[in-house]
Amino acid sequence: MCVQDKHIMKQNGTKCFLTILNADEGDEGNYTIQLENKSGTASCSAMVIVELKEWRTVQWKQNAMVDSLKEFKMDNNQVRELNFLLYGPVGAGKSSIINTIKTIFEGRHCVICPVAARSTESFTKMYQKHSIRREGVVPLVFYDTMGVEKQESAGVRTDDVISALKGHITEDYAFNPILQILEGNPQYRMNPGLCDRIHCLINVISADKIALMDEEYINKMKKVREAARTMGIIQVVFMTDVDLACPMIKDSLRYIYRSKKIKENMQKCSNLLGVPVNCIFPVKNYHEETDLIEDINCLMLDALKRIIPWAQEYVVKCSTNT
Ligand SMILES: Nc1nc2c(ncn2[C@@H]2O[C@H](COP(=O)(O)OP(=O)(O)OP(=O)(O)O)[C@@H](O)[C@H]2O)c(=O)[nH]1
Ligand SMILES: [Mg+2]
Repeated sequence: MCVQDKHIMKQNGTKCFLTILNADEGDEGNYTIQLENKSGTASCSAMVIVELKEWRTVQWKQNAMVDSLKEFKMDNNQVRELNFLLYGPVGAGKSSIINTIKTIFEGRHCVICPVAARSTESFTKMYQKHSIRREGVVPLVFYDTMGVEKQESAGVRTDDVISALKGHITEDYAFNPILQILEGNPQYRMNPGLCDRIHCLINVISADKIALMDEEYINKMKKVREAARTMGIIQVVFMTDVDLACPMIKDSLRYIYRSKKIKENMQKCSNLLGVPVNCIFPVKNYHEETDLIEDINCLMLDALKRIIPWAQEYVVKCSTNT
């Protein structure tokens, strides 16, 4: 329905034009024009995407960011590396994030973490540790986990993820959806030190699926978040699949913080999981590309650059407490 002083319709020969005056966020949507004459009716639709004023900035040049992370060192006698754990629904892009980060630092496509076509069953089955190398080791370690599944006795167990956060689970543990890891298991670390604990929990959610996320996933994730909160662990969200969530982003990642869709999804994600928007980072993973793309790298580097100091602060705080 045309709104007076907002929508102006014009016709030039067989072409019709709709002008939206003072377009703002609320004007985004699907617009349909319906034509009618003696011969019948016809209609045509178009999606109008509104470009917001950029509300967060990203440095779209990677060299300075890579160099500063390459030089990053841990100045702590208990913790030599920062531990990040990737956690989230099956197929959200956890393993792909690790591949993307390794690709950026190693300067060539890395497919060290096996990823699969989307499925309802987790492709990752083991608790795997991935270190980052760039002219030596960068002291950042990423732990990949099995995906959260909807059913109670499927996918990674909530109690196992909490044990992993506390540092009780050792590398290469094969997750068992029906059996919790307990003391006595050869892969259960009895007395984990600060260096074995997770310093930052990265919740991974697909931007394309937020609106359709079942309550079962959210409840499981909330329990892990609550446990992490009690331990004081830093928590962030990496929102993947931004290219699938907004056509503007598919054309260029540089529109990421101008997209209304992305902003809305970040807000939804914040409401669902209770994570503040400033701890949510939209990212795009390498998935079909064969070349290295600076914009993909920069978006991921920007997120890393912001969360590393938080994880570091957590380590400092815990070191002085122990
Ligand atoms: N378009 C697009 N596809 C992505 C992105 N990230 C991951 N994918 C694809 O999504 C699928 C699942 O990715 P994975 O990295 O295996 O997801 P996961 O969270 O590790 O999944 P599980 O191990 O099964 O729990 C793969 O086909 C990826 O190529 C992204 O940012 N954009
Ligand atoms: Mg995986």
